[in-house]
Amino acid sequence: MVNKLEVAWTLAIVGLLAGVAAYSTVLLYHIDQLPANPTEYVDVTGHQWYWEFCYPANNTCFNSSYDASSNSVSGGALWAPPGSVIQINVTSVDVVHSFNIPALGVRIDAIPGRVNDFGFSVPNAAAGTEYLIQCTEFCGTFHGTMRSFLIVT
Ligand SMILES: [Cu+2]
Repeated sequence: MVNKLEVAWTLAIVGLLAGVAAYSTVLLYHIDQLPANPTEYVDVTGHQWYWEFCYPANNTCFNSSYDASSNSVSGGALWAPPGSVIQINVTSVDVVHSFNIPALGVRIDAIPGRVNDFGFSVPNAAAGTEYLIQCTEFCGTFHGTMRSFLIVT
């Protein structure tokens, strides 16, 4: 014989899980949405083993070269004003890479022959603040040094 209490706690848990599922679904679609009016667009291209950043508004591209001994980059970086909204269009010219800014929760795959779009907000940080960019898909010998920085301008 089924106790009324058992029915009640079963229904309560079913309701709780349905709520979590509905909330997660809405959140997943929200994360996938691109910003309506991004401050800037940046084309990000993965190479073995560096990131290339192109700024279509200025028609310029930079190869970001990382130096492990000084933990710094030369040649270029991902520059963005504080508080801005950035849309990155990410691809690769050779193997699969993954563009990751751990501190900002940004992570999107860089896949040859395909462009993955992602929008995110840059924190209202002081000019010169750097956020590490790291390739997070094993892509060969120098994968570990395939780094760059998002630099607040
Ligand atoms: Cu890589």
